[in-house]
Amino acid sequence: MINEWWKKSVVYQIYPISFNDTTGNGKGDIPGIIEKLDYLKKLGIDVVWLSPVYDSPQADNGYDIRDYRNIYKDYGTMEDIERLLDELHSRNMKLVMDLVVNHTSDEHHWFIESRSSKDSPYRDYYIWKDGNENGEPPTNWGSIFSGSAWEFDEKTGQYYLHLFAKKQPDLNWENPKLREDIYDMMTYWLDKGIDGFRMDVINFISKDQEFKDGEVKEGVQYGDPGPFFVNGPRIHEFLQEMNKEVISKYDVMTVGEMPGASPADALEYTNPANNELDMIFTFEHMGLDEHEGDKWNLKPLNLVDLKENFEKWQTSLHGVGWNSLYWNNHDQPRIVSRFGNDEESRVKSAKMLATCLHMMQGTPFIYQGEEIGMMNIHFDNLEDYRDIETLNMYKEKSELGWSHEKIMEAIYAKGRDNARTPMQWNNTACAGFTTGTPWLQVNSNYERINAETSLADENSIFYYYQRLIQLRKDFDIITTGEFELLMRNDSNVFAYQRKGERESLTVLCNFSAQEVELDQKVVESIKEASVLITNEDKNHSRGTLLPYEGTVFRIS
Ligand code: TEU
Repeated sequence: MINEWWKKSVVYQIYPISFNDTTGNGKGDIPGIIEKLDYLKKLGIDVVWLSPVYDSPQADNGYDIRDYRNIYKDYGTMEDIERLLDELHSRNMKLVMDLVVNHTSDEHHWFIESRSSKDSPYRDYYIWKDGNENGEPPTNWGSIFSGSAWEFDEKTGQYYLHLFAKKQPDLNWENPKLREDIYDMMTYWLDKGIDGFRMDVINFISKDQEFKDGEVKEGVQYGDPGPFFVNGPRIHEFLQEMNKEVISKYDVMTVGEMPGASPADALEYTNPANNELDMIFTFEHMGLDEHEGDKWNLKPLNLVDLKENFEKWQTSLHGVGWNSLYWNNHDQPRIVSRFGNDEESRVKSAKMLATCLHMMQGTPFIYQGEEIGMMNIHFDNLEDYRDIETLNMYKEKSELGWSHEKIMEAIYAKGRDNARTPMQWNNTACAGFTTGTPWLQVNSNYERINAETSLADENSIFYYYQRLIQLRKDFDIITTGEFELLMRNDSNVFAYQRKGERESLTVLCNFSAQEVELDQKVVESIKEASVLITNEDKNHSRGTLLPYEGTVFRIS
């Protein structure tokens, strides 16, 4: 018996600004989401994770919240979100909201109060420090969105901490009153009937109180603050408190976004005995095509690294904690352009990548457009990009002497706008996303790649995802089986087994454009097996995999 509903669920992430616009203002909205629920139901989705829809000045598309208890006016109203919740529940689907509590917007009334005076009761809701003896920022810390992580505020003559943009001041979790206010706000939403939270950079909330300088790595201007807040000193205490005060009172799912968390950390966070979270988002597999810690410093993916990374997560958490599974989200480039082939083998490789991920243990997350194989974007002009991280990075890297071409290459490969171009619904103007001018340009391939075309083609990526989702529901072994990596050193094939008491699955994925030979041992093991799912329509010997083939065998 699998008791926890989220262990058998498949989640679909909606990035509201880019999903579906019903007003013609060029931005998606909540009524637009409601319009598409039958589409999600058809795909087989159990849970929708909605990126932030709260009131916000939109410096970071809603990850800068001005009012946690109101809806951003361009997305709709509180009635709209309540209707969305009802419409989901009536279809037997659930709603997980984004919880952004490492920081707020600088326009949140807590921060307005906080910056107004050193004596404000809200002063300690944020992290204020004096400058150093030269009047410079308190530490050498760099912000994740470029520049210093400290901003000087004239009014009171102190600096405030912002790990992200200047408009995203960090909250001070040391303050019990702040924590209480956050728990009240969470309760407010859970009492409306939502089914859980995805918690933004939740392993950043506890800061080392010494505020020491970070190491300055080569080619970088600022010190690395990571060691002073990633999985910080009081993180487990805070999460346990949050669980006790709020989460434990509801039947909900929680997933913590956790850059810098290892499998050992994940085990602590997700071990049910610790009463913290149900699962976390790891970043390790997303960091394998970059040089140590700098996402803009590109390097080609070595498949062996990817396989060993998944193996580590799959085996470490098995039987104790729980994994989330994802290739994509609103911060990552499109997977088919990244680890697949978005030219002649787009459909084939998208299905292979889906096979590889969806046969693992964990809760799969699908990001809007992934199910139709949407691709990265390539704008010639920097002016067409909207993402604050990308724009700040351009400025910083130029100052460090990177050439325009080198920076643009990095943006094409890794920029967050790759994932944020509007959802492609059909082949009418602006892909049916809006009747107005989209906030970010639609990918010019929309006439070819869109949901309507996918729905009309029984061999589409959409229907392949639908089958993978159904298999998870039909075969418990996908949820429970043990993981064993096969063909460890092969640099083209990602092969693994899922083992149960009475049956097993063998998952074979070719990440290359060549036909490849399988190990004799693998060939032996699948001799008597039946094919559970495959993206390959050509008949061929069981000794090989065709380019970008993904096939799952079942042995019972
Ligand atoms: O992202 C956290 C984070 O550190 C990275 O994923 C970040 O997006 C960046 O790519 C690092 O280079 C979360 C949200 O998912 C992201 O959209 C927000 O911008 C960020 O937190 C701040 O709230």
